[in-house]
Amino acid sequence: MVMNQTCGQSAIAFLEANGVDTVFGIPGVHTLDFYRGLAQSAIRHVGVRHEQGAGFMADGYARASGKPGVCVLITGPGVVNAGTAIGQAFSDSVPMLVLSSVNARDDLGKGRGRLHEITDQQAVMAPLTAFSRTIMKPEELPRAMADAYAVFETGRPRPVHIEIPLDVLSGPGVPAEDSRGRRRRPVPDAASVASAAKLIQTAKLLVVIAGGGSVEAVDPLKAFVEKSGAILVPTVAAKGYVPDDHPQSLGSTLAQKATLALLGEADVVVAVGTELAETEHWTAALPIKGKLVRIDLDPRNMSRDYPAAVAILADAGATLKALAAAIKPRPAPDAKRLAGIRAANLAEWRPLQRKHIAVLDALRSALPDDGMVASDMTQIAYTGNCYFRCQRPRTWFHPQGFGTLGYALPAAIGAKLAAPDRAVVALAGDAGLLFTVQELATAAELRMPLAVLLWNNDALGQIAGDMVGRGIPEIAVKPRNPDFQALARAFHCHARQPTSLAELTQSLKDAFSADGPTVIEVRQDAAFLA
Ligand SMILES: Cc1ncc(C[n+]2csc(CCOP(=O)(O)OP(=O)(O)O)c2C)c(N)n1
Ligand SMILES: [Mg+2]
Repeated sequence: MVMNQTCGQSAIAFLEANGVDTVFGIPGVHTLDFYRGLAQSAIRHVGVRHEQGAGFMADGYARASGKPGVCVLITGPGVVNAGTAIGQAFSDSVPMLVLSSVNARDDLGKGRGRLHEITDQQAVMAPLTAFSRTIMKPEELPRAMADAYAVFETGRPRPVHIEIPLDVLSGPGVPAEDSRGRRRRPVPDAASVASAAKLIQTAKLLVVIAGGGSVEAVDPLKAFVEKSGAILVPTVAAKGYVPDDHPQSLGSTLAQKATLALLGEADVVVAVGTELAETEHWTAALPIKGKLVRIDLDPRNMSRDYPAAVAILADAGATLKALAAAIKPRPAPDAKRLAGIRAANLAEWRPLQRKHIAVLDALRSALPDDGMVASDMTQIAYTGNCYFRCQRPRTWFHPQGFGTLGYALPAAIGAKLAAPDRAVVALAGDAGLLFTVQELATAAELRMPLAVLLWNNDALGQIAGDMVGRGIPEIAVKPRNPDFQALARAFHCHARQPTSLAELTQSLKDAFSADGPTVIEVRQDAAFLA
């Protein structure tokens, strides 16, 4: 036991020992001992304007860097405010370490009306995390940290919540240690690899669906796709893991008819690191009729929705390498057929989506290949999920499963902090931006050259369309918006409203090297998009 530092300081020392360089949060009287530790550490603390922002920033930081994003939160409202963002990270398998206070041990569960009290904070966090743990004595901290890194390193990465009661937090601490690197992901068993290889070797039409779970397996994925002659369809999370312009890739078009028709004809489908979730295809079910090989770290994905002929509970990279080694090279897929599918997918876009595409093309031309886009729940991002081409991994971040408005801006801030030399864009709709618009203050304070591309239709466009489509009168979908140009300036940001696509491209390029954030507003009814 180290008596000369508090447990709060020890928790921060643990972060430092684990290579954490940035944490996101808002201090409060409950978390002072974490800040005692932060003040003495080399860790950068990013002060945010709402804890939901801290959670999304930690998410963007994690997606950009591959390291767990970290937030430090006060008991009760701090934790609950971040809950939405933690739920998003849970849904998208993003590693995140959530450190918080909780009421003193004697008060837990008693409902005494203490400051910030929730009767059972752990129960609130449990469904949003891989686990939520209360540190009842300082000696439990090393085990909790080790268990957190075990989740990040060996399992399906997800948020972990560690809460420290006030009396423990200010009491004596423990020596910090490096909790990383002690474990490996499971490797595939030989029999399963042999069965899968047999199916793959003799397939007539082979499709690979790669999801976010293959993020650390991008080289083995590309090698496997090439050797097996498969057609690759990445999920939205997996955009750019294999460059979208690879001749065997159809891009993330699982929501498009021609791609789904092809999938329906495949006699063998390999799904790696994906839930095959409905938010990829928006239909009742994927038309998988062939034999399915599933590779995943989560046992629940071995049979969920689509039973597998062969299910391999193992690391994606190790499994793809083993499969590639076990097969003889197969011919590349029919290029003409792929060209036909790509053309059919493009022809599917309707007039509104064609406006999105004009803007997305301008964005693509302004943004370097390693540039990152954090997108929101807006129609232009839905089009982008399918249409936007990514050539590198970790360049397109969408709040895919949970589908949370307000993600884009704070996630972009987190991504930019993780990779300051890369250009970053937040792509948000008018309603989505307002959920977390106060984080413009955080970005401006950091003098961060961030482009905030605002798609403004003065509407909850998607929902308005859904209401009309179902014969429901439009209720609460046409808000009275603020003057976004003035709003941006009030937050010490630059504000632009381009009047041509060329001006839009230039505004984006300028934003990437500006002395602070730039809000670039494109109105859906702009003349240059007509
Ligand atoms: C936190 C949250 N609340 C509500 C919704 C439901 N929702 C999905 S899209 C949408 C409209 C968003 O409007 P906007 O950001 O302007 O994008 P647009 O559809 O107009 O492009 C709403 C309300 C949601 N996804 N998340
Ligand atoms: Mg809108």
